[in-house]
Amino acid sequence: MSFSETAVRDILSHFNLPGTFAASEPIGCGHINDTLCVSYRQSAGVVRYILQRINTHVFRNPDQLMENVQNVTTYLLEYLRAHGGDVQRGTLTVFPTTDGRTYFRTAAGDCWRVYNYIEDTYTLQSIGDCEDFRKAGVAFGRFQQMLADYPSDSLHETIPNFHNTVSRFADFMAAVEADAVGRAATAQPEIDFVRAREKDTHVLVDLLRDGKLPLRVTHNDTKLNNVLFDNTTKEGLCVVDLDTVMPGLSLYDFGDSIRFGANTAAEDEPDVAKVSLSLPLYNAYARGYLSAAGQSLTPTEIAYLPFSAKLMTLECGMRFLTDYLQGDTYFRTTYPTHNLVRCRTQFALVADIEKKMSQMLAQTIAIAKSFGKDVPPCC
Ligand code: ADP
Ligand code: GN1
Ligand code: MG
Repeated sequence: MSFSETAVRDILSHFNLPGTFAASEPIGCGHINDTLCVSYRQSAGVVRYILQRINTHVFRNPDQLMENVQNVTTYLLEYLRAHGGDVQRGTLTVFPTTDGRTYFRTAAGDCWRVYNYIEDTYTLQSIGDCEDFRKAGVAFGRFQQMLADYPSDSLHETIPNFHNTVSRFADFMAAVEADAVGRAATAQPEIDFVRAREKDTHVLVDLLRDGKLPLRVTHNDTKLNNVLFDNTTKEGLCVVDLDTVMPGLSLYDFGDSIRFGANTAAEDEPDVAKVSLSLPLYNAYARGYLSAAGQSLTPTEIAYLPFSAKLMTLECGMRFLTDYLQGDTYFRTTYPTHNLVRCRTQFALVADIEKKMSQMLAQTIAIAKSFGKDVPPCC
């Protein structure tokens, strides 16, 4: 989606940003929001901001969403201040509108917000190097740690049942039944793949229901490109894309990171022969994540880390397939079978994880031991 300079200037006139508008350009590769980097000339030089259109088809209640984001970012800022962290670049900060709101709604109903642009950082769309992935693990583990005492019941559920794999499966089956755009016949092997794994979708939901896994404040969208890395130190500096920060399981965050970052192919690689789970990358991320969040994880959480990689990959593939069957109304796509290609990639990864599960578990147990944690033989 492109936006004219006149439209961008008009939206920005509703925010209290010092200086004069200089330029704007689209950035990022997210599947959900529309993100622009905008520059302002000030006497001391150019200052940049993020101007982002919230996807209100996905996030139905922008008031609640922005209340979460405002409260969480304020909390993170205080945390960084109290712990000697980087208060300028360690967290997103919301810039209010001229009338003091957290976002601006246009006459057409579009919702726009402004954040600080975190300078001197880069994002990765794929991992070349284990060390980078370990650092991503540290960043997401630390993010979870920083929010460990955040009052989770004060957070709105911005997307109900976001990682409830049982309800995701039900939505998927409803999409198969409805076959709204007549695509089910073109995806029969993929539909069968999901149906054969229905019982997996109950595992974490049941453990949570039975009080065997703790509910925490989690990010819930721990894709590699939601970490900004520092240009100089190469460390993970700031976690972005906070729309789905909600009560959840640590396993959702861990599993989703592995799904995206430990795949040897891109999320939408058409040649599934290139897809596999890299054990060295799995190991690196687990080391990073456990080094930052491990002390607070329970033995059961640790034991299910490898399974979570499989489950979150299955869930994501199921969501791509559901969207394909419903006519591509959710994820941004660039060609008609994009979501089908994405789901095939996810399912190839699930199949490879199934083959490597015992090796992943052995690695996890060894890493946990190195941090002084024992793991029960439960899965
Ligand atoms: P989406 O929900 O569409 O994934 P994100 O909030 O993740 O949107 O933003 C998309 C991309 O924009 C990120 O992957 C990152 O590259 C870049 N980005 C987002 N926020 C910032 C920021 N505050 N500073 C610098 N880059 C950012
Ligand atoms: C979306 O916004 P982005 O691109 O970081 C999606 C995630 C999926 C991911 C798949 C709010 O993430 O849940 O795992 O695409 N975000 C939302 O690439 O649905
Ligand atoms: Mg993102």
